[in-house]
Amino acid sequence: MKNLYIDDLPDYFKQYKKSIKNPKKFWDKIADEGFVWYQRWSKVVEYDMEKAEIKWFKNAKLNITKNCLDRHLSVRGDKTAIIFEPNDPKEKAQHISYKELHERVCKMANVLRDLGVQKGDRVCIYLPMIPELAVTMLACARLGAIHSVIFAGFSDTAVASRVNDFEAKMIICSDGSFRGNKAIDLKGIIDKAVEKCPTVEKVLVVKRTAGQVKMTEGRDIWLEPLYEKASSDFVSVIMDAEDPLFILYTSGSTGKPKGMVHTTAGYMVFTAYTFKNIFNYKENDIYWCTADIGWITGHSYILYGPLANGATTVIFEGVPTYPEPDRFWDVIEKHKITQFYTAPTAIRALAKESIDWVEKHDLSSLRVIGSVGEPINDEAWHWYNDHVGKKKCPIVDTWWQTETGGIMISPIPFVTPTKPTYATLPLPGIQPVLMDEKRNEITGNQVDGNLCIRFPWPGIARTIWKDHQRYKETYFTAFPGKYFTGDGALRDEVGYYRITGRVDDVIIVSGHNLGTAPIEDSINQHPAVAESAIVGYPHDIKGSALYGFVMLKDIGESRDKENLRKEINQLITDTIGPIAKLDKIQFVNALPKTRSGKIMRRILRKIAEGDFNSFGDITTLQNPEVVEEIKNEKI
Ligand code: 6R9
Repeated sequence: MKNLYIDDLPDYFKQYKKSIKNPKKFWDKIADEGFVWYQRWSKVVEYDMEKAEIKWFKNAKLNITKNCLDRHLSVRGDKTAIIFEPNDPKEKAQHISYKELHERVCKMANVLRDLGVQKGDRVCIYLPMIPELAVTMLACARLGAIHSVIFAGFSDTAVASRVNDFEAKMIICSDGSFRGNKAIDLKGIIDKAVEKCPTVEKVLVVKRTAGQVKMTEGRDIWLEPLYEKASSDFVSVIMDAEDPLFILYTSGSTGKPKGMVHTTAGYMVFTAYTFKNIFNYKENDIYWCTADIGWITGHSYILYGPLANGATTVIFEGVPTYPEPDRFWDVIEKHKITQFYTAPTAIRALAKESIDWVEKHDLSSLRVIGSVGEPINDEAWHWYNDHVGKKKCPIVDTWWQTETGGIMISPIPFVTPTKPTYATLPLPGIQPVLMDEKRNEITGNQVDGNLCIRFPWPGIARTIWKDHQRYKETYFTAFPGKYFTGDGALRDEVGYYRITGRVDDVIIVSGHNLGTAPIEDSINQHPAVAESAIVGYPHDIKGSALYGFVMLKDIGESRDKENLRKEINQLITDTIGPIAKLDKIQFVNALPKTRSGKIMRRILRKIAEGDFNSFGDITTLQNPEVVEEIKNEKI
């Protein structure tokens, strides 16, 4: 991308004002200067916030892989696009140039096409953090198939429910994955999932661990032999600006996960623009985001944003504590990382280790360090600033969501003065507003409220797969005419935003969004369980941990409670994944309910936090006596 930098604070305010006064002109210029198109748009944006219908760059034609790969070949073909840092530091890192990545993607696209994948088909990708994950995503994009990456840690049930929702034709998985000193049998999980997925015709298997796997004839295919003989020519398919690029699931406060649909042009423009400015990206930088590509952060800021800028991006297969708790610092030193982007939960975990682990490494290559996924607490912010950034690297505390596609509120390094725990100011083109419960806009500073966004931006998800009604209800109904984020925020005296957390029933555990409803559904499947309620409580490392109040059908003292706890957590692991396991389980005789039958989570939250004195008004409960009971119950 050409010169789309924000230079200094006055320039930020100037550009911000321009972007609000005339968003069409603002985004038109960015799209025009920064990308290659087969055909220009006829209209920059068309939207109806009541109907929740949003289109950007109408009628434009493009292929995102031409922007992420082909156009770089003549100027930086030999430059490294991806550094692959394996789980085991003794395994050699791979440097994949733009030329090589282009070739790999073309070959992969040919393999997929030969197996029957066509434009508009849905492909499920269930891979660990290996280069093939990036290659298969880009191959889908090149041929116009819609990828849906499912984090390779989800259980077979979680995979099956998503795959059935978007009706995948193919699943791409690996034999297994390495994580720390463990090898995980991913193919085994897919075997179980596919039994429940009637639309899946083929399972394409990438070799990684060389573990034992069972291949089902006619359905399962090893990638390698097909890939070896595939042609490295593949003309990218012409996509419409609003053709879906991918579906990515995120937890909702109720019911099943939401398949957020991101489309091609707007997503590309938004991730590329935000990447460049928020990471102060320069041509020779080596950028590393530690997220898994299975989450939106990986899609936007490991893959598409960096590659659209021709950057070098790291794919790290391992975990922060393997083989020792200095792996992150070791990788920074080894590859001379210039921008490092991670999550508060990782920072808190590493801050608990001896400071020597950080200090024995040379981190002087770092220029910008970032945080994402949940509010970063004061202590973690300072530790990150003092020991990793050495007080010279601005911390970009980036607030955004799966639904927003890219970063919305964040400091711009060397432009916006940072303030601990504050995401600070909106990016140009982004108009945050705070709303009160009566749906009135809260103006002025030193206020707090529900965080909404006033005008659409190019990266916003366009719908929930096959459920536009739910999309409209979830995001555009609570505050008509505005996008509701589900977060609360405060605005300080100078207009800086601080995100205070979710205002709905989503709990963020180690940066992962977990809806309470699916976890409760899973617990309730246990034959001994009558009903359950999950709340979050503060946890040193995870930010929030899960506390379950479980009502048994028969609370007989004779039951082995410890065993029940294990069984409940096993059930959660099987249906959702180990991320959603409960840290604490309390068995109760009843749950506090309002007269309309809603569980009063506010009270359970207080109990989970150990605060027994400020329950507020409990007179609206139909069974106020249970509060006393639950309080006195021992875990
Ligand atoms: C990118 C991502 C979205 C939710 C979001 C908010 C929380 C993310 C944050 C943050 C405070 C930050 N969140 N970044 N809260 N400060 N810098 O995380 O997407 O997984 O969809 O989560 O995460 O609550 O609404 P996603």
